[in-house]
Amino acid sequence: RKPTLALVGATGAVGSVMLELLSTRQDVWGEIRLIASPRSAGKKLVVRGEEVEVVALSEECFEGVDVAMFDVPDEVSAQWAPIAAAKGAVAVDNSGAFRMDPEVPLVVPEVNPAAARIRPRGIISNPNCTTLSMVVALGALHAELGLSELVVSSYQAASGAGQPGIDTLREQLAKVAGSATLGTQPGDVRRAVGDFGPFPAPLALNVVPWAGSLKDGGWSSEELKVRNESRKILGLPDLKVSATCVRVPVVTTHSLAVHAVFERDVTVARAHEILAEAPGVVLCDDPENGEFPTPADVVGTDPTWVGRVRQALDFPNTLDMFMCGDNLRKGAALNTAQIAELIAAELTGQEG
Ligand code: 2RA
Repeated sequence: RKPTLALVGATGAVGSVMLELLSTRQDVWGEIRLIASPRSAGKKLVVRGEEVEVVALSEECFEGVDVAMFDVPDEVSAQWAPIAAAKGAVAVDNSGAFRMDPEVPLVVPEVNPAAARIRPRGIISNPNCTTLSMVVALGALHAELGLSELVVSSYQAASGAGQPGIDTLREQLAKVAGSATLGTQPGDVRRAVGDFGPFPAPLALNVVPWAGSLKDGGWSSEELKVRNESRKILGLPDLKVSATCVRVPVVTTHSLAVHAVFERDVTVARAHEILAEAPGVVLCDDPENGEFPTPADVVGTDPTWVGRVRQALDFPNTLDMFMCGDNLRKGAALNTAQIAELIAAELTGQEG
């Protein structure tokens, strides 16, 4: 029997990418049940070429479900993932509710697939999209070179804040398009766009050094997620990490400038070899010919793209790199789908 899959949060920005992935990846699923808030119940969505009616979230939804994916806000996951697990499903959760729970593995199939097997709460967490946009490449480098310090700056897309983030950016871009003067006086863009949506400042014609909520010491929750989740996924609880997270006027695909210090000697040539061979990574590093990853080229693709690999001039054993990953695909839906497929293989004895 092929396992039954439930997708909770089928109608959101990540949910729509998930429907596309479920329709295009190797089909390991029997029934696929689409679940959302009562507001979206009754909607018909297409998955695997067939219309499926969305049902409202309830305990009964999880009857007979083997794997339940959650792409919903933290508080919804916190309440419902344990209910799905109690009904016998393995819950694969893309919220922040369980990521740092020591009894919940935080899994990236290319980096720590074995962690998915040890899940005392019946829940597996999917990392934050910013962490996911770099950790596959970092994991490959770490396995060979031993990562010891990490300093990153992110350039995060509007869709990290969901559909409202995308809508806000597009509305703001429409308002500023065509002006020959906006962006030349303090506050002119702020006044022109009016509504900031989920962001604390205008995103069109701007960059905003903020994502998430305020935490102790002036850190944003997003910056702490990058630190804590990288440590957990890489199995390096004492890894030195410092992150600055910035929102940029890009629709989808997060980028990161990464400064990574290693225990062993590194050369750009060796890093190129490792990255070129790493599953899930594309090396795109030919600055002479203007080739490096940019969000506009990476969006809609699965891998983590790495370019601008340089040996830091003043820091030994240190690489500076630029990485891009589609935050809705590998950053969210794809990694969740890959984890769910690991569980499907485990349940059906088809492990590779
Ligand atoms: C963001 N990483 O980009 C967050 C969403 N999970 O806002």
